[in-house]
Amino acid sequence: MNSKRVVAVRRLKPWHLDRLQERFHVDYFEEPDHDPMAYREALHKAHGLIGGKLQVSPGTLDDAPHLEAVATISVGYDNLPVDEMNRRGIVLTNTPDVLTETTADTGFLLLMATARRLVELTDFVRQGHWTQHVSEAQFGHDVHGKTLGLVGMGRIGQAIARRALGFGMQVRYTHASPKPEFESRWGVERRDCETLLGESDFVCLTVPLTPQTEYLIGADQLRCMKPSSILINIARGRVVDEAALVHALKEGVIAGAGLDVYEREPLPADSPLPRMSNVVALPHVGSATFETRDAMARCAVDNLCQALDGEKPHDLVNAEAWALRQGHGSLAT
Ligand code: 8YV
Repeated sequence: MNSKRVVAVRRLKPWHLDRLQERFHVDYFEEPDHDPMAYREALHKAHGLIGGKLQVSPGTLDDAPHLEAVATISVGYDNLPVDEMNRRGIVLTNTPDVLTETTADTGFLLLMATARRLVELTDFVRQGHWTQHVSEAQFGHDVHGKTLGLVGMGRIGQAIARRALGFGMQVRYTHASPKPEFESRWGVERRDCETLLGESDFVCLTVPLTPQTEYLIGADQLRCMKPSSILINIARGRVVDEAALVHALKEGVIAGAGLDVYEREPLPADSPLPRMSNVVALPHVGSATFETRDAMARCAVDNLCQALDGEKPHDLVNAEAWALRQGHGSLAT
């Protein structure tokens, strides 16, 4: 065991903790809020921090003067102060790749469920309303032959595109830069955001939350969509103006929404979204399968071990901090 210390938070099974404990002194907190004093004390001594749903502010970093690396068990890191970590030379790693297919499954699940009204109709059967042959009141909409517009064509966007093509859909996408290889291989076409919104029967959001994508979809963008179209959000809640979305769903500006993420999570009890018949609402389970969550934790442990051993981690997010650690620059104190 080397002398470094790690604070581990949530989502780490005994076999992941064992791997860390073979190398480091580990303080594990299933829920840091249950013992904030002990958590703070452990962070004060920690060289590494690993976990899911990490709450880290610049103040947290002030309390962790020895911190060298943070390994988030997620692909998204919009909850972490990356600029501040860069300044201090604190390496950040995430868990891309291992969750791509599962998250794409979630996107497609929402697309199918919303188009065919899965939740509404299973409730209809469960509540004993199926007493005669179904009529148009229970009809949904086709998925095959329709156009899917992907906002974001990263790993997850591409995995959804492959599914959509398998279902006989046409695929359009927006992305900061064109993806010529992907276009020629799969026959998908790039559009500007407004054109994509207007052409698509399903719009699926897969962009990370950044200052550029925050509230990307508001009332004006929703009005660009067809009244028959469905919005799927598996990205982050704050990519969409939720009040504008609720209004658009109530007024028939769009036909429905399949949502895994929300502006506030867990979703506040007074949110109208889960009670709307044209909404399928999941509780942020994009990557939540046994296999994928295990692979994400394993990946984060690998990354943290590499970073604390002075090896460039496989899933390094902030090259700036890594360069500082290698002595190419001066660390903020
Ligand atoms: C995470 C996710 O599990 O990886 C992501 O970015 O959205 C989820 O899969 C969640 O953010 C908690 O860490």
